[in-house]
Amino acid sequence: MADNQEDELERFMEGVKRRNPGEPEFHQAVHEVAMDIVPYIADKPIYKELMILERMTEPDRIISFRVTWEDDQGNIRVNRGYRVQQNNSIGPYKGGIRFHPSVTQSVLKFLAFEQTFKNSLTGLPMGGGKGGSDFNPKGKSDREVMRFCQAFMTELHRHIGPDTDVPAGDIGVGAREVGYMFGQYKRLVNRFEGVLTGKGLEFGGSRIRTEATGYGTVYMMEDMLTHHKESIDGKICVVSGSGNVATYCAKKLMELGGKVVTLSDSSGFVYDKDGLTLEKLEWVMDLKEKRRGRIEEFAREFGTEFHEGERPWGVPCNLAFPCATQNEIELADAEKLVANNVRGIAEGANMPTTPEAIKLIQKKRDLLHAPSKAANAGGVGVSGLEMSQNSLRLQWSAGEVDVRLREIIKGIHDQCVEFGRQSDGHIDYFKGANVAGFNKVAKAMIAYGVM
Ligand code: NDP
Ligand code: 2IT
Repeated sequence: MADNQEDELERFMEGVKRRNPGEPEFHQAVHEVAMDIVPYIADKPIYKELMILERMTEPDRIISFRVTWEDDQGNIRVNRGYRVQQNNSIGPYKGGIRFHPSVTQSVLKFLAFEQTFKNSLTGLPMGGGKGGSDFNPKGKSDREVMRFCQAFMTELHRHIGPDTDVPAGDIGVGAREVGYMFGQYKRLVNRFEGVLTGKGLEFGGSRIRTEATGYGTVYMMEDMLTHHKESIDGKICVVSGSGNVATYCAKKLMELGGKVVTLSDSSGFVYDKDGLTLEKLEWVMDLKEKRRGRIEEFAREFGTEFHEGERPWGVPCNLAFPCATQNEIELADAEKLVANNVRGIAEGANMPTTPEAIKLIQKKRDLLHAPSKAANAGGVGVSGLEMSQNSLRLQWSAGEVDVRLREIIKGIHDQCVEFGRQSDGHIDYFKGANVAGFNKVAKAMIAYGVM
């Protein structure tokens, strides 16, 4: 980057930090995008004149509300709920809902900002948003989760709608929670409409939505490898997390001949040197979705190693798939991945790699690294297809949805190649995704004039 552009980036980030004090995750997400966009718009005066980047970093609105609910002992409990409506230039606000004790306004602003670029990359008409609560579902009974979801939707329902804002799942929000929230919305508005995605197949859900994020992450890796005439077959794969994204990422890897040797949760990781089988993976899905247990139990059941309090990035592998949470690959982890000559990283989780780790990885020109806004866009992509099916009052077959998901990811890979190709032929997937995602939203904003 030229010196004057470095100065401009610094000035821009100072403004972002001043306007958003105490929000480190949001600053990080904006910086990751601005690093590529500031140089990109340097010779495009219209973007600067109309303050497009400044406008994109200011959410359209943030709704914050109290959620009061009653636990099984009859105690009254209070949590905070949010919806960040970031940008609806190219379609209704769209993005997941996260229930986790670490949820803050900063976390949801980073996620809503990322979502805007990700949704643009899918090629579908969806703006960016994100919501959630600091509610901790761990250890809560099914009825407590239900009462919380109903209380959360009692306030949220007045701010969303199928043409306004369409939430979905994220960490701590899966099929069960979407069902409870959709039921409450339907009861309050007395309309059956596609206001949430990730719904059950019996009530307007799309086939393959459950699988879509994990599958899409693997498709992105497959596209990067195919670009270099390589494949997933025979590769040793390290996956973090054991939730929705991680388990379906592992499943697709196995289908394509990959050997998946790890899974994790916030307590540690399991290392299965023989590689997962479909049977073991189904056991994990049941453990996490039904019994709601810990991954450590996998090690006891199948006699594998369990590394308490550790992440899997030191395990020798060819391909790595962070599928748990933000900043789960720090500098020391990236050093291990690089030392082990990892060929590819595809980010299933949102912003899983810290800036220092990204910098180190990018120095290694033969390491393929797909950023989250490209690699996990399959989830929201199929959410977009769920919206289309709801509008049409149809339900497509699994095969039909999977073909469209494959096309969406291929389209994203092509955009990354087009906008991320360096003069020496190297593809900078971060730059490609940022610039391509930015372009569509920016053009729409310009078309609307100053507002
Ligand atoms: P789940 O709730 O199904 O699973 C989350 C997994 O990550 C669990 O194994 C969980 O462990 C682990 N985890 C969560 N927080 C932490 C933490 N702070 N430290 C260590 N481990 C943690 O969520 P998803 O699989 O849906 O989401 C995973 C990631 O993928 C997130 O970054 C999410 O934003 C992203 N994503 C999800 C999409 C979706 O469609 N669901 C779409 C695109 C991205 P534990 O049980 O111990 O908390
Ligand atoms: O981060 C994400 O893209 C999601 N959690 C999915 C959003 C969606 O609307 O399906």
